[in-house]
Amino acid sequence: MLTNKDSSQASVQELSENVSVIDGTQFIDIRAKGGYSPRLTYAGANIPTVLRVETTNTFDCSSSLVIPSMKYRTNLAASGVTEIELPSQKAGSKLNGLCSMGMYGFEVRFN
Ligand SMILES: [Cu+2]
Repeated sequence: MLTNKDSSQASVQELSENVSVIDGTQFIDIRAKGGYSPRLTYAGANIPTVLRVETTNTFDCSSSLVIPSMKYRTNLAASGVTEIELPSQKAGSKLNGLCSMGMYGFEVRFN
C-alpha cells in the first residue's frame, strides 16, 4: 500500500515528527479520519511505546482500527484519543494498522 516515494521521505535514523519521548516512553501520534496520517512513521526500537490515535468527528471506517500483529481490534470514539500500549519493538520491525476493511492503513518502522 505504501509507494516507494513514501519510503524515501526520511532516513531510518531519524524519528518522525509525530514521535516524542517522554520519561522513557515513546509516543506515536496517528490521526484517524478518512484514513490514517501520517501513513509512514519512523520510530525508535527497544523502548516502551504508546500509540495515540486521535479522532475528530471521525465517522468513516478509519474509526474501526485493526492491528493484525497484535490481534488488536477496536472501534474508536468519533472524537478523542485512544492510547494503545505496544511492547517494545525490535530494530527493523514494522507495525501495520488497518481499517477493518483493509482499505486504509498506516505503518510504523522501528529502528
Ligand atoms: Cu475501511
